[in-house]
Amino acid sequence: MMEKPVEHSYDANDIQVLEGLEAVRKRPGMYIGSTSGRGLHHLVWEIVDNGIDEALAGYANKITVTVSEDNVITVTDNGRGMPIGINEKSGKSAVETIFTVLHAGGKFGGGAYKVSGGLHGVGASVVNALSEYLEVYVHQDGKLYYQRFEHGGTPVADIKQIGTTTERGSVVRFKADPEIFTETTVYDHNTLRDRLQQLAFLNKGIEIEFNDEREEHKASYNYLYKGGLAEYVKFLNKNKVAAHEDIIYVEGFDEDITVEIAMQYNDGFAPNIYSFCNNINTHEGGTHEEGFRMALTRIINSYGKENNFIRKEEDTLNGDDVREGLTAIISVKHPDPQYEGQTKTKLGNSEVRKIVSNIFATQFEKFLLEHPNEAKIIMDKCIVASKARLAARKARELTRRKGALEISSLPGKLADCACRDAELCEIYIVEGDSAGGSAKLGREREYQAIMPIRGKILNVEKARLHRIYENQEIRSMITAFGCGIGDEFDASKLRYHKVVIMTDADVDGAHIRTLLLTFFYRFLKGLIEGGYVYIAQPPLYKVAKGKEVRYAYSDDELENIKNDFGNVKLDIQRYKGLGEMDPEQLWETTMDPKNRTLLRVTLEDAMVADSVFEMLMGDEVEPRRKFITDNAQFVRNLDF
Ligand code: TTJ
Repeated sequence: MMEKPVEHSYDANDIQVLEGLEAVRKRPGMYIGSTSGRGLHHLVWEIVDNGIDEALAGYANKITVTVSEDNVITVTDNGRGMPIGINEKSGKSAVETIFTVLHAGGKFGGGAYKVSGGLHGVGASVVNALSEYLEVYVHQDGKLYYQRFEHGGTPVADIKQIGTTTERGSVVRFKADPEIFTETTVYDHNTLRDRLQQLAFLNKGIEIEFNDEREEHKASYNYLYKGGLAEYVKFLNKNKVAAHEDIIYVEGFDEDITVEIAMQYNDGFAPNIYSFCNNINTHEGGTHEEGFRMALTRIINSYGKENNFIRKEEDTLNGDDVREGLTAIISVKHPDPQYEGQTKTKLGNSEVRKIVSNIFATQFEKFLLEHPNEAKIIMDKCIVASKARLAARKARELTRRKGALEISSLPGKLADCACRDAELCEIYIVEGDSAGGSAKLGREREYQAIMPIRGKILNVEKARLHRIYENQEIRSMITAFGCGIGDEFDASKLRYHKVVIMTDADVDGAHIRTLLLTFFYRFLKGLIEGGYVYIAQPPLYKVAKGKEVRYAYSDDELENIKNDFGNVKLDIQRYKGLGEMDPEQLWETTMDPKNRTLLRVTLEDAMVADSVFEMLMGDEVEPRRKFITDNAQFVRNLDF
């Protein structure tokens, strides 16, 4: 193969570097998790994190991210500009080192901690290795410098001055290599936007601009939150009714660890507690969350006892009571975080527990003393929660006793499969009895079970715990799954390793799907976390040319099929519901593992999903209507 001539002479050092980048290209998954859409987005986060580090170090206050036509990404900061000086030993510029030497990133920092190089941080060189091309501009001391890399990180020339500038900062532009990202090189507008907004919430005072220049997504956003997490909590609670006006906000610094916490109670029941370390969502919690929970329970009880809200020892509130309807965000920044847990999203540093607990306890206690009205609202709410907990326990005992009587009796509506190996078994939750009927006839009964559900299941968000256990559809699902619920959830007892939601491809279908996901999210979180929940994709159209029949799952696909068939008269049927398909068609298009596409639901961004649920369940009608009209996005989003 002919290579473009470069102004470079290679020495042993260069060859080693290229071998390093070649290793990244050989096994990209080892560095960015996967080469799916998720891995693709990782490239952006890696570069953005470097800009955030410069801002956290106090040298920049603005980051911009632009996605251009052809999915080219440009990230800029207004910091000092990456160092351009030549390293005596390697003879290379610092910029070239940053982009060509694996794990070189960390050596160029000046701040106390770096978010890059954290959980996902792999270094800018990995992005370079996986790019068709990557360009760097450095604005420094009135001069503009430039360097370009091609074909997975090979420098086209040394960095050189190409002009003058009045700006300051670093610019990185790259195009992901389609040879690596074979699945997709298209960035998801909402995924980029939501994470950038989140980064702005998590790093108060840093302005983050997002521009999508692509024709079909054209939009610009500017995020700057001076109030940090307090504004984040406000944002998360915007579709809820707050129990008190003032958001409780706590900040502190101890032993090089920065702690920021904001919280507010709302009139809902489920707690929404999110924690972060170095801007990474610690899904599995960890010591920062434990410290917060400990202090919350302790301070509410001590305040309650001192102020006569709690008069008897047996009325002491437990953790669930003080967290009911609480939206809270805990964010710590740590110079040397240790992550544990199944997905390495649990903060393990033990010193953090006490530090968070002390900082939060002191300032929360002060808040309660200084805000007696808020304190009373919070105390009353926790006490009501405690009473409801006792009532719910009774209801739960009732459910369990009933279950024991009808031992191993599965719900009447369930058409179970023959197979007993959960790993192979699938259960389809089907909207409506008629579609349920088709699914029962069309299924492979050896390993596919069908459970029809009536129209809209109970809106779990709005109902009290004990009402949920009374709901027939929900009890049937719990019994069929066999894995218990809430604290008693046990994945090893799950009877089907695929729980497939199959609803109509219309607005009502989207609503029911969201209700089901809300229920799973709130009460069977492990089901989603374990990757057991899927969404079936029924076709939108049936296209027939004489006897030849094809199915289209999107409008784009319909156009392609029309083109394939050529300019002849076609019989096009739009499916309004699953019920319009006969059992064979339903099997062929949506249930047959050979042809079907199932979307796996993930919890990757629980917050985005939750705010969608919230919006759908809340009292505001307009956001709900708007969401439902472009609901297709939702499913795709959950997948990132
Ligand atoms: C390092 O110490 C000397 C002054 O510059 C410091 C530095 O590395 N600054 C820096 C790096 N600012 N911005 C970056 C950066 C920004 C982006 C968007 C991407 C990358 C890889 C680095």
